[in-house]
Amino acid sequence: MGRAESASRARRRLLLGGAVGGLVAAVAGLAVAGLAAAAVRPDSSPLTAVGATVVDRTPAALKEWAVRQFGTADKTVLMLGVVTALALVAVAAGILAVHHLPAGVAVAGGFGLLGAAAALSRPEAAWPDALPSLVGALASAGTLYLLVRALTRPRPRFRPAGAEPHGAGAMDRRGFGRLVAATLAASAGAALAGRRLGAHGSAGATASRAGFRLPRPAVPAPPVPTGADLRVPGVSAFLTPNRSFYRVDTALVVPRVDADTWQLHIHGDGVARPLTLGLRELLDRPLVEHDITLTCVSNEVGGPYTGNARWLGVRLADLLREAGVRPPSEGGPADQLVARSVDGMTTGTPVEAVMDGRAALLAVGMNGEPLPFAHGFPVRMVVPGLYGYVSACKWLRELRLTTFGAYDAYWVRRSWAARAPVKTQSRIDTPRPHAGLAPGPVAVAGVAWAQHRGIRRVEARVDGGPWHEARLAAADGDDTWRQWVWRWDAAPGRHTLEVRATDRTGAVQTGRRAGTLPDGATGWHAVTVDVGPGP
Ligand SMILES: Nc1nc2c(c(=O)[nH]1)N[C@H]1C(S)=C(S)[C@@H](COP(=O)(O)O)O[C@H]1N2
Ligand SMILES: [Mo]
Repeated sequence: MGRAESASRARRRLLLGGAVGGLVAAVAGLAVAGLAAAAVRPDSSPLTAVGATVVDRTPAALKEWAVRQFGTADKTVLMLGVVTALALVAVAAGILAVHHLPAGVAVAGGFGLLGAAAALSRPEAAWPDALPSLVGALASAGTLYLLVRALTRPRPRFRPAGAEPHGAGAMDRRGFGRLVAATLAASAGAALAGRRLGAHGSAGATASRAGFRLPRPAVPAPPVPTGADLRVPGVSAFLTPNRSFYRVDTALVVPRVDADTWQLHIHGDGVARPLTLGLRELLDRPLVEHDITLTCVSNEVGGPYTGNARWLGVRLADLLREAGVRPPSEGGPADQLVARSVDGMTTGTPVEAVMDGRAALLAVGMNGEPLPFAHGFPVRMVVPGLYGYVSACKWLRELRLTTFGAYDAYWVRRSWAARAPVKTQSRIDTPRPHAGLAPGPVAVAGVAWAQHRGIRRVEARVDGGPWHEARLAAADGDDTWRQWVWRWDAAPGRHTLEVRATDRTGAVQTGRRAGTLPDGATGWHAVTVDVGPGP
């Protein structure tokens, strides 16, 4: 082997070693940071903090695009992106360290500072949130230093006899490999410990939910009318099971709140008697049960972000009255109720809507169960007729009375409308888009919603022809969606089915297409199917 050839091979090996060292140092840093985060706060870990900061700063249009492309997997895709970026920087830092050790180590450590900055920029941040990233940065920089030094300057006992004391030719592969393996093992240990500690940290919350018996409602909801569910195959169940209920929120780590220590503060403009309540005290009040369909403003025409549940909770209006709040129509100074969650998300709801007699609830129960953690345990808001981002704050912690003029809530700061009543919408659940059908009778069916106004009529049509009135399922009040079905005599060929609803004010769902920004999509849901030539 020629001398030049062997030198270039050694050089390649050195660079590869640097890259591996960079990655391993990043893994070590993350593991140590994760362990620290488990002790401080789960979402203070650098990856989560950076991811959450990206979520917070993503422009509305990009967020809508991501939700459209990836649906509920948008968070996974985001985290994959963050991890990929980190891996690239880690490799670069490792290669740099081979050439200039202090510079590489500085990059590895400096990247950890970014995590700390991200953690501190979160809405509810306190200085301990920076700790995991700082500790992780130290671990990562230290690991990289040790690994690259071992790579470039092997200690005498690692050095094969006769090798030069410095330079690429002196690299001891086995020694380096052992060091990498030991670092990875230690990282795995730290990650495992972090996981244990995390589970221990949320054990109180888990136990408090497991031990939480839902109180009986003073005002139970009437049974769902038998005819509310048409049982047409392929149509959304009238009540959406909790496990399949859509989830939309900014939380990368689902907050697990301990119900035993949970508190709610009610204060602000025109609050004569500010209240601080624990869960027991909240539940001393009479509970009502009510069926409400919740819809996300990000739901496109025909989209999946809507679900119907039986909620159990305290009437928000009663609680506000207790605190001395008057709605604007009675001269109260506050027109906006800002709800804040434990993770700093805010929603702004018109006080008038909350106090106009509708079933605006501080909910603790969802379909006969305590709220699942993902849906806001222990207490969330639900207000019939308003999109979730202006009404349905999960993991509720604070209610503050203010004005729309004085305060913009989370999504309003990101160019969504401050006031957002749910728009009348209808959806074809069956047949599915591009379904292949046999000619003859076909059940075209789905759901329609116009929360708090109610659905009066649903019509369907084929290929832009005349509208046909669909059969409506029994109504379960005006705050829930309504199933519908229209029997179509399908002829062979490709056909487009469309649907539109009319609410109980008489307003017909507009066919004008609009995107979800700034206050909800409009247009008619259309589904194209292929009807075969028949037997
Ligand atoms: N704390 C908190 N509450 C939140 C959100 C959030 O991001 N954080 N998202 C809101 C939005 S946009 C919607 S549509 C509903 C969704 O409620 P779900 O996830 O229980 O379906 O929750 C609302 N409440
Ligand atoms: Mo939403």
